[in-house]
Amino acid sequence: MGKKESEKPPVEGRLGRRKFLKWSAALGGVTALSGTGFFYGLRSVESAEPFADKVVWTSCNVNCGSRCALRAFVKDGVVTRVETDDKGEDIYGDHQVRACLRGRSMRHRIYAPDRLKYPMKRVGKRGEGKFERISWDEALDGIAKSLGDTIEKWGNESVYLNYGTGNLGAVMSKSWPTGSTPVARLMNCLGGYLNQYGTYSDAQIDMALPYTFGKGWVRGNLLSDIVNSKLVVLFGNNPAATRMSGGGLVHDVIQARKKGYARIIVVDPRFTDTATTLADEWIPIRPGTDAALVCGLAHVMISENLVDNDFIKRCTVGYDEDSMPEGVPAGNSYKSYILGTGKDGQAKTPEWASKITGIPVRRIVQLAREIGQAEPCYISQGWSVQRQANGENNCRAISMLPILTGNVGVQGGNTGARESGYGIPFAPFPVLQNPVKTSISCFTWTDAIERGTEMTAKRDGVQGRDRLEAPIKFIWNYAGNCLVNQHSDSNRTSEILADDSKCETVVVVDNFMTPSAKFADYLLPATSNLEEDDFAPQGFSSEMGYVIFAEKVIEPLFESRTIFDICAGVAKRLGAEQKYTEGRTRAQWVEYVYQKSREKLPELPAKLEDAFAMGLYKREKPGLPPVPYKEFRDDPEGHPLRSPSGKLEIFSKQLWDIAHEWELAEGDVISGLPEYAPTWEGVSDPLRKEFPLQLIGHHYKQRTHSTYGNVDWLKKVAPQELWINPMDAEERGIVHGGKVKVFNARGVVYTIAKVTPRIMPGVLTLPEGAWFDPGKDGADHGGCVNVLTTLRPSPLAKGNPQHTNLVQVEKA
Ligand SMILES: Nc1nc2c(c(=O)[nH]1)N[C@H]1C(S)=C(S)[C@@H](COP(=O)(O)OP(=O)(O)OC[C@H]3O[C@@H](n4cnc5c(=O)[nH]c(N)nc54)[C@H](O)[C@@H]3O)O[C@H]1N2
Ligand SMILES: Nc1nc2c(c(=O)[nH]1)N[C@H]1C(S)=C(S)[C@@H](COP(=O)(O)OP(=O)(O)OC[C@H]3O[C@@H](n4cnc5c(=O)[nH]c(N)nc54)[C@H](O)[C@@H]3O)O[C@H]1N2
Ligand code: SF4
Ligand SMILES: [Mo]
Repeated sequence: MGKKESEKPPVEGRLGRRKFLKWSAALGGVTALSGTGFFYGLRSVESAEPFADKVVWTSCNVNCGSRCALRAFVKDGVVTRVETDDKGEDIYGDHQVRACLRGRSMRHRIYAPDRLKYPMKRVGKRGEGKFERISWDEALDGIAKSLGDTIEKWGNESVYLNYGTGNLGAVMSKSWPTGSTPVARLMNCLGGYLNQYGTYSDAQIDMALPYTFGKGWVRGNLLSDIVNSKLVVLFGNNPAATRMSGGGLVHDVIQARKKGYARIIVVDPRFTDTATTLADEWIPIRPGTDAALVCGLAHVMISENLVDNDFIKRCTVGYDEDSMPEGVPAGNSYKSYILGTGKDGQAKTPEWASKITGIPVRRIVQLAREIGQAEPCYISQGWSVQRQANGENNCRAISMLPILTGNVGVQGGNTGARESGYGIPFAPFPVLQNPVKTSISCFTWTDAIERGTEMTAKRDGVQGRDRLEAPIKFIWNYAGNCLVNQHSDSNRTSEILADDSKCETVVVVDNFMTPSAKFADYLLPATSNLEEDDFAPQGFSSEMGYVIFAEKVIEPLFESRTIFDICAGVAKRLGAEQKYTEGRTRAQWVEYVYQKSREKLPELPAKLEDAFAMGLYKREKPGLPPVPYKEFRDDPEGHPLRSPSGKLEIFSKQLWDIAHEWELAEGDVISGLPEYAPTWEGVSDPLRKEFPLQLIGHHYKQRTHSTYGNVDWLKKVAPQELWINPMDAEERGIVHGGKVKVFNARGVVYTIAKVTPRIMPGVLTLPEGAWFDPGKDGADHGGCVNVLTTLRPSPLAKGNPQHTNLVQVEKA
């Protein structure tokens, strides 16, 4: 391999570490110093020799929306320290891709005591967590036999690849989208598998917003574009915690904040890290009520003539009675709905909105004026707003604000969607085609185990068929904790999985004994990404694209294997080895993918080893931030949208038809307009008499979902806690740091209270991703929010409504 950094000539000279630190600090080079290493701002490699034989570039590949470079110090085959990108001048556009607190604790993750060491087979009841050690041959023989038998008896549609984003940042060992993984390639060699659509991240917006903007992913202006905005309103968008990388979006906001003049308002039930550090104002809102707020704002905008009538006339349908699609009775336009002249006769006044959202009337009126007068105004939403039982309407509603004010298709404006990113292309690991076309929403797999063949297109959102042909009988769970931890209703899900007459085989491939791993029949130890060669292209980033060349840092720990080799082993046993490998080893595929990428990026070094030595390739985004939908805005007839009318569909006739054709459960709302839909377990559900508090579960800096959840350091810095407002706490005798019991009909969770005015009264949040730890008492002692979430899917996308929950809490 190429020259390691430690072999390169010293730049600062060979000073000792302490001396070097002192020297560098004197020059202002040290930004932070800790007992275990030093952080960014310090060119430390050349002083590394006492600690390491070599320093190797690697990456953090988890699903946090960012992607960071790590530099692993290795001594005698052991990682002794982990640092991050400290190269170059760190000029914006060529800035350092610095890791957050999680990536920097990678050493504690890969060497965690619960690391899986060898293949294991279940003994006892599924889910009990009892296993016996077996050899790789026994494991692969057993899996191949079960897989072959399942396909023969139930068909390929009974095999499911469960959602798993633990290694989504990789290329060779990619774990998500499930259809682009080595497991998908294996199954495609064997006749295929049941597909999934949607994501746990954004199922509802992904499905619903294109009914307004036309087919395909609805783009947003880059966050770097807020440098051109006058006002920024972030609905439940929290880049300071959800896009934490130095190469990620929080950095773009910080940069834009330095150069621009935009006022930033955060609308969120929580006073988030973004609100505390990057915003000018926090407007607390009750979960699931953003659509009601938008209605109240629209009422003011229409009444006070703050609407961009020219834009609306040229670019939209459904705003007033004159622009309605055919076949819809009178009184169904947006204006009729807002002004109360439509079917419900209710004017959506600020007073009406205030009662639902909890936001004072005068603040709603003022916000409408601010948005209506700011030119341009950047409105965006995170994905919590749509990860709700009424999420499809909430997300479409927020996009009404830029539509009403003509902020779509302008520099410094936005579509109301979450921001887009910029990136450079990198070749994928090819996975072949899935012959099976049937697909279920990724959230409905527990249903597909229980009542698979009853699931239909119009009731359960089955795609590609009217009805599922077979229940799920075999699950591949690679780099995912969605079996029980990240899916909803952990107790019920555990019951469904525990019945091995239903789903007959569960294969889990992971690094740790996670709550999901305990439900495996075959539990396979995977290499961590530090134990294999791979590539990691950028996550969400505004002004710079990059790729990390992540070279193998250490040999695979214990008996762990790469996912490629595991799948090749199964393929071999089922007569598909040649088709799977095409005669290449994993190392040869790494080379293949690299050379394919050079066709798109010819400036990369000819030799892979030189790329590994280089570690990071970055490219600044040329030009101004692009403006999505500008062509459409300028010339709607010449550049129509991919919607039935070619315009922005404020009223969607397609949704109106679906609402009339689908079989919807009581309380499920699909509507042509982005109406506020009061919902089950929402703010106005009578169930609040029993369970009065709304519960959300924000994405937390301690973990990326459940990954890093077993790291001692991180648990100390950012412990798992239930956020509760002092008013709600006092009423219940709950004190800060005290133990609490959170519960509803689905389960009980014990955790610690964080009593804080940073969460609004009536709302609790228990950050998602803590590890489910059921005790003998039937309660969870790990603080896992999914004990309290429901398996009931959202109406249209059949997505996970994991922020829509009612609970009670008491002192424990
Ligand atoms: N540190 C960290 N970063 C992550 C992740 C992680 O686990 N940890 N996960 C990553 C992944 S896969 C994803 S999909 C994204 C998720 O990104 P999001 O879905 O945007 O993240 P959430 O934390 O669920 O929600 C963002 C904010 O919305 C607020 N909120 C909740 N309900 C409502 C509501 O009804 N209205 C309004 N206005 N606000 C609401 C929450 O309090 C929270 O502050 O994050 C990514 N980034
Ligand atoms: N209540 C609630 N639940 C939620 C959410 C929410 O907002 N609220 N958010 C949802 C969202 S947006 C998402 S994306 C999902 C995410 O859910 P998951 O995709 O399940 O993500 P993780 O919990 O990070 O689990 C990843 C697993 O991969 C393993 N892993 C990590 N690296 C590797 C590797 O290199 N190889 C192998 N084999 N394994 C590896 C980790 O140990 C971990 O067990 O959670 C969803 N769940
Ligand atoms: S968790 Fe995300 S932001 Fe943190 S180091 Fe890893 S990739 Fe970077
Ligand atoms: Mo996600």
